[in-house]
Amino acid sequence: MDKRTFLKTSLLSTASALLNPFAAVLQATSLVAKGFELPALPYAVDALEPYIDKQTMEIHHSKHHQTYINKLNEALVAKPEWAAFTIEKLLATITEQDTALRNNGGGHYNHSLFWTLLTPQSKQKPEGNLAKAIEKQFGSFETFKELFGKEAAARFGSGWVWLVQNPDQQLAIVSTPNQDNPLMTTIYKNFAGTKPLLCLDVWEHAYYLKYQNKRADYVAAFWNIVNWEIVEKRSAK
Ligand code: MN3
Repeated sequence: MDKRTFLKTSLLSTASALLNPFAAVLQATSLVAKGFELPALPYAVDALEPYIDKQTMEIHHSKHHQTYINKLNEALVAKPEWAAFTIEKLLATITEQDTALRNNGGGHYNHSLFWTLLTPQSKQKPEGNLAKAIEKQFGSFETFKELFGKEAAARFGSGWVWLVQNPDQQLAIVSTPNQDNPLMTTIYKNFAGTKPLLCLDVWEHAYYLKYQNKRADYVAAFWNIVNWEIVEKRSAK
């Protein structure tokens, strides 16, 4: 190889090395297949008016939730061995070191669940076994709502409030910071076997356009749009 050919070859391989990381990312992305995708809302974007306004719903679903999904898929490129996991399995597997997967995987799961727990045709209160379990645990449905609201008010900054069913079938109200949730059982050992039945997003992006700083008003509005049929089904599973 003369000097000129060597130089040319060397330049070409430098160029190809520069291109290679990009090729590797593309390949890894295709391993994730299509990745996680934004689920459609099970109602029209303005269906929860006046309790959740159309603009909040639009931004919350198509921008916030979509961004969690995009960043989740990006973070999974570095973990091709987890790419085929369900979101539930992924959340149970991650550790405190997996910050991007924790924040964005949690964001995807929490919002996907939250949308299904809302409906414009709420029956306003649970029935059957769930109603009995709530009365047994909290004294009455009214007291349950009050305690849930207190937990929402006490969650400093951003996070979620949950009604969960413990492995012993007891109900409890808990809250988690940021996009954490009870499925993250490697991070939160005390959540092992805990099933989320109902959740409420108390990030300001969930209510600020309509309710500004009045989180309690947003929580009060929430009780008008809870899909209790879904919560009942989740508790019966
Ligand atoms: Mn949110």
